[in-house]
Amino acid sequence: MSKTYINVLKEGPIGIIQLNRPNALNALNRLMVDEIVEQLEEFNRDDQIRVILLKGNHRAFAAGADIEEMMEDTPLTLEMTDPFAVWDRISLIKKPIIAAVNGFALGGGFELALHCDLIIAAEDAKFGFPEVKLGVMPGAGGTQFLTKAMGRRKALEWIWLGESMSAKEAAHYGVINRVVAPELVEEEAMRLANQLTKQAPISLRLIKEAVYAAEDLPLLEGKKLERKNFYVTFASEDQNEGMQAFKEKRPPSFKGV
Ligand code: CO8
Repeated sequence: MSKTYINVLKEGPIGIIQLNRPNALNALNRLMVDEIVEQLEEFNRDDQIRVILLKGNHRAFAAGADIEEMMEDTPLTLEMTDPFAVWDRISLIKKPIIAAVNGFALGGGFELALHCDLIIAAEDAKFGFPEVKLGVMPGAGGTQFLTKAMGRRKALEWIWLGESMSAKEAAHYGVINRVVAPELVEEEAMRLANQLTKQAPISLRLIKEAVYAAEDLPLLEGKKLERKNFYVTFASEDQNEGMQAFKEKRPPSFKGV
């Protein structure tokens, strides 16, 4: 399963998307973003897939939007084609998405990682928003995601200066989950993905919805949504399986129904 700018493969219940434009450090042109989003949606619909993993290659996760392509834009082409709207579809993916980051995750590349639920990065990975140096600014959610992750002051500092943060700093501020040696990034991301494939898929889905809601909803509304989702888990066979397995002192086998 190969497209123009991504490689797609399945390893059991894990759907893997590899950004594949190495000569341009995986710079994201619009076809590439369309391919990524369409493939995420395809995995989301695929009953065999429980977890999605997004990765680049050893030099770059992605070094941002394709600057050459972007240089052709005018305010009117941007307004009429609304090229960044497609990114909102990533927020509708219900399954866990893990980003495995080696090398550069800059601009749109950083935004792509931030659209993922969990981020595993190499010690020498570099995260940043250099857009300010190009006379523009983040446009696919960077200001929003980073502010929610690290707070207004640090987000402003990073985005204003356009400097790269190390994986260690990104982890310190809660922007990414785990930092490992460069050669272990994929292994660690797959290990995490495999752990998640053992969990009840309906629980994972409802937890994702509730946790994201916590960023936007007032506390009482968020608690209400959590409670509703908790009650919904009791409609699943997996709830029965999970509790029976506990009683019988054996590991559960969840089916996602
Ligand atoms: N766009 C297009 N081509 C790129 C990009 C890019 N963002 N990044 C790297 N490349 C290309 C280079 O032009 C070069 O091509 P060639 O070999 O044909 O000259 C090749 O990749 C290798 O790059 P370098 O030779 O520059 O490699 P270095 O190791 O010297 O430097 C850097 C690596 C520091 C990452 C450097 O390439 C760089 O600064 N890249 C640009 C980073 C950047 O400014 N990113 C932000 C772009 S703007 C943006 O993302 C806006 C987001 C809007 C929403 C998202 C929409 C998708």
